[in-house]
Amino acid sequence: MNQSFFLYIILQLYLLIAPCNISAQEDYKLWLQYKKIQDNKIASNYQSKIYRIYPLGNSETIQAATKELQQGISGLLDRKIALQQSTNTENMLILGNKSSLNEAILKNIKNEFDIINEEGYIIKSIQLKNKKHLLITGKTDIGVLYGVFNFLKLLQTNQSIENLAITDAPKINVRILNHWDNLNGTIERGYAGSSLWNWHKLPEFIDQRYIDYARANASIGINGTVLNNVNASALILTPQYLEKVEALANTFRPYGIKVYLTARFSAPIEIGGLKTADPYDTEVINWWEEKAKEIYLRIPDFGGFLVKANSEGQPGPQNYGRNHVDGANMLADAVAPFGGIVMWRAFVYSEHDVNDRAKQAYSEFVPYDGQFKKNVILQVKNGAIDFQPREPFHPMFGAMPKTPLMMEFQITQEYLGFSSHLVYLPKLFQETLESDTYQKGKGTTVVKIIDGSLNNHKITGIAGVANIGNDINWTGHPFAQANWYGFGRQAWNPYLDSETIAEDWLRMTFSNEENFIKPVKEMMLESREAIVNYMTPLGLHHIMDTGHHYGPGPWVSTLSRPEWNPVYYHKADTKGIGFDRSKTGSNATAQYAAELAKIFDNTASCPEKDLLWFHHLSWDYKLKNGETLWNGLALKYQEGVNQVEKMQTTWDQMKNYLDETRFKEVQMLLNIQRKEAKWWRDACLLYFQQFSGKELPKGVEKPTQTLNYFQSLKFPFAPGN
Ligand code: GCW
Repeated sequence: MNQSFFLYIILQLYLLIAPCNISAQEDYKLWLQYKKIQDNKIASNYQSKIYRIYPLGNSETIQAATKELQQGISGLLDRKIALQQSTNTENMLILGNKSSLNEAILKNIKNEFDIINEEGYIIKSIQLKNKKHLLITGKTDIGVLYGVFNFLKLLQTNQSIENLAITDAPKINVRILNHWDNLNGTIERGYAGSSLWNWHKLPEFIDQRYIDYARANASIGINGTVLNNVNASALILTPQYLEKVEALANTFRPYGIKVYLTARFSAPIEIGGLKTADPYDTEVINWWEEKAKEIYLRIPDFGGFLVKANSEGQPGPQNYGRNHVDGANMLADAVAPFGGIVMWRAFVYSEHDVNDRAKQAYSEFVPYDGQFKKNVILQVKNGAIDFQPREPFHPMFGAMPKTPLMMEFQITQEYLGFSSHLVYLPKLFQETLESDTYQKGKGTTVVKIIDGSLNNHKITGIAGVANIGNDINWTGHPFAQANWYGFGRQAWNPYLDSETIAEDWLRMTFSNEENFIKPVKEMMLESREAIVNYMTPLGLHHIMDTGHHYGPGPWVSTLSRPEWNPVYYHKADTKGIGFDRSKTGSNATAQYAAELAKIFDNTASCPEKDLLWFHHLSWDYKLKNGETLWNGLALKYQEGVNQVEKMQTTWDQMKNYLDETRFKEVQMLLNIQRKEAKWWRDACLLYFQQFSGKELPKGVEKPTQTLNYFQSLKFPFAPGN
């Protein structure tokens, strides 16, 4: 074989292997792609303004920030960038916290340090001896790190770096991921592979993935992580596991990420050998105090505990005739000496309570307003049932002014198509955050409750149930990365528009081409309404199949807990459909402010998107567009399918803007999404049609199968269950 032919073969082999390796890396790199900037004008403009990097200080955080700058700039500008400890040359990129800045640099700063908090940052164009430089600073090294990621975001999204004067700071203190990860490596409601935490190899083996996890979270300002499931195993609190937790805490610390753990309320019995876990029992109190000391000895900046108590069978203070205040305050006292907090979940409901499930958490917690210790914050789901494709905001947000309340969103898509459906969740999060509670008149939105501004609470927080696993793309679906990313951006600034976030993410992850961004951003923004339409339109909710929650199950009616049965929620009968939560029904509307109750109570003023959440209406009820309820419902289901098909048409035209691997991944996943949207439409309409007795209206496709077929489907190994 002659040499040139041999080289040709080698080249072909490389090209065959290289793309999938590169794309696998691209999938892995999330929004920190740092790909070479294609626009030469923009690239050369950046080149002319960034000569070298001048780090001030050498803490682990400053080292991480410097390394990120080098990695980012060398990727984006396709050139190595050196460090230099001087400003004799123009266009130095100077990074350091306030205490590291000399007088000459400080002269360039006016009041910026007064308007940022400990995690805030400043990015500013400055002059030193008539030479221009760029300064990235903050009160702390973490602030500098956040400034570095946001400076790199400017380059990644091709924004100007002329005359920069940026100051920014997080509006919420605790910005945290709840990992429902089990110690056996499975993830409850996880659809992206196994748990990242390799408990077997920790503490010695620190996977690069832990560092990349920390980088990704720091890049969006997430500063906390709860490593384990809220359906907790007490074992996490044993020395054997705390040693492993400590290793992760050490890995995350330079990136400003604190570790928290879920505390199983019965741990004093299960791993402490006590006879009780009664929060009034002195031995139990001492046990938790000792446990806290043990943890803080290992992890001085341990964040605290997240607790699911007396909910879905989890142990709690009520097992001992005590209440949530007793339980939370006992744990709060244990961690208080170390600055720790207790996040106590309000996700409670009981199979023995005949009241509307949507009312139970409010009824149980509102009477305790103001009774929790000051280092307790209640973690409340966005809606009163359970992370449905759409829920009115949880009434607790408007009803407990004396208690810090933090939001719990679900980033993993338990009720939103797992990791097969493209659903841009920051749109859902924004809808809840912007909801008006009327707590102190019009305009007292949920966001003002959770950022502490309305009731002047010191501790503020927002949690997202993580969608992360050890899949190469971290989240199972390339676009599910946008949900992790978007949650982080909204946690930092809950007033941020989800459209702005989508655009940033697209530019950083895929391309700055306008012909790509515009249509794909619209696709993302529409995807949230699409899934509501093809799963639970007009306020329907909780009609998924049992256990795994994969696919429709509106017919399910035989489960032991009535409030686990979909029929409990849609209440379809020959007269109509929907759950009457108005004053003529369960009166759940009374848990909202009077102004809102009035709006929800009245079908004429109730938003149609929440209609069947609050009302049971006749199949012939006239919707605002003149359609009967039956026709309107059927047309909504069809609209959802049409919206997915439109998403496919959009995506099919994007082939040339990104790598083939991710392009094909999304195409295949959209095929699943369309198939499953039809499945939801057909199964639900065939089932409800038994009650309405009406034909499908014009425009709605005939079902693909019979109702019996859909009811026969079983998925014993559906993921995440
Ligand atoms: O949505 C439900 C899930 C459970 C979860 C529970 C909770 C961790 O089906 O898997 O348990 O909510 O939020 O505690």
